[in-house]
Amino acid sequence: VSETGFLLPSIPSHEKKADDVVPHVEIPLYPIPEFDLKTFNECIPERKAIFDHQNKEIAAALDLLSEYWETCQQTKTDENRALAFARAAAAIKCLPFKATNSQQLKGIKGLGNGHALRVATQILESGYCPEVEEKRNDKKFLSLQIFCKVYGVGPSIAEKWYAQGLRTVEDVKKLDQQDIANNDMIAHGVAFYDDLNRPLLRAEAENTYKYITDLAKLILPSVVTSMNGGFLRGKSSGHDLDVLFSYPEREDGDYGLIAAVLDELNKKGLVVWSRATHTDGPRKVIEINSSPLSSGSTKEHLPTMMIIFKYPLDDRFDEFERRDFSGERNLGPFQLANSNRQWRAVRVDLVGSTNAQYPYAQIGWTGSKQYNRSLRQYAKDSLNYSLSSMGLHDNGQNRWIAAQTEQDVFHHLKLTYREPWERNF
Ligand code: DCT
Ligand code: MG
Repeated sequence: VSETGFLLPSIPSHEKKADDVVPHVEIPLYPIPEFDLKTFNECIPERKAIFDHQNKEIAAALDLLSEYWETCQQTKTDENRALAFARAAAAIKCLPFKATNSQQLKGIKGLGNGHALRVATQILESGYCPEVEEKRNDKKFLSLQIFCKVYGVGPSIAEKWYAQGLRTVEDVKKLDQQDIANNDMIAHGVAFYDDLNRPLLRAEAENTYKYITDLAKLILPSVVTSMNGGFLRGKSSGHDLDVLFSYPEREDGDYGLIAAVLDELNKKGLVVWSRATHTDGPRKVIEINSSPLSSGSTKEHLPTMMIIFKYPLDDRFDEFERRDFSGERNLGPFQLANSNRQWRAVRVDLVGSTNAQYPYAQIGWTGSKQYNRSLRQYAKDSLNYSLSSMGLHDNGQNRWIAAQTEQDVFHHLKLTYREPWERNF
């Protein structure tokens, strides 16, 4: 590579003769002339990653290593490895051209010049990386991966089950139900394993979104809602539906709306299981009333109703919602899953935000997870700001920064606005 970023053609030495005149042809290093590595490295959240990016094989290899270390994590070092591979995969997803030459992978911030670069180079040059294949087929990893797909199970429970000798989901289903009965989230995760691991299609998500938000509008006509998560980023299927609600703060601190929506769904018998996060009682979900402009905390505590929801097998809610589900009410998760039901279980998150939090909540709940990480890291390192789904805090001046729209948030962060489908890091 020449110093100006061009590839110099190499001529096999046996073809070189003393009197050969070597033609001076310079081949650009990058297939798109406007690509500038320095600019690409300057600010990570300025990068764009669309879902259909051009280097899927490399990104998939790095994502697999990230998943391996996240799933099999024993130590803080393993967790850091998972994060480093996720960062490397994100950098690859942002490359605006299809890499064809390993020189093009050098010097990319996020990919680094160590382990991840070696993996990327192997995939690029031979389409094969022995380490990736070895990990992909690692027996323990395969078991832990299955266990982590149980709703409510993370690496530590997966490791515990593995240590008990469990290997497959059938083994987990055979667990003495007492073993998992004390955690009703996991009990439902096991009972509805097949339903919850079937991808939720966009049409099904949109159908559910419309049903739930129509219900919310009957309760509070002024509510603003959005379907966030992977679907907003352009994915055609996902593992759940993420619905964000925005409504004014209420004087009494009982923000209520997502609890009221859940109540309605419960009355109709459409809820298999639910859990309110950050609650101290069934209807008292904390701190929605603490505006990001008045609270000193940047902790994530938007109230969230995590739901396992009954989705009609024929995709039609009109008749379905009028059915009598009272016979299902007292069944345990395994009885319910094995009953003759006309629905499939799908995961839905209802997230509440005040109008002031909404633009920040939208960014946080749009993701991707890695995009959020890079945005928050950049805000901290470059601006001494703390960014969360609650708001943006200027730590230097100790003040919250208000925003009306997502565009405002990007402006406050001194970043070019990126559309949700450009945030697929
Ligand atoms: N999120 C985050 N940090 C996490 C988990 C989630 O910032 N640890 C954000 C990013 C996306 C959003 O919340 C919704 O999360 P998921 O539903 O888990 O992700 P998704 O991108 O919607 O993916 P999927 O299609 O699998 O639902
Ligand atoms: Mg989602």
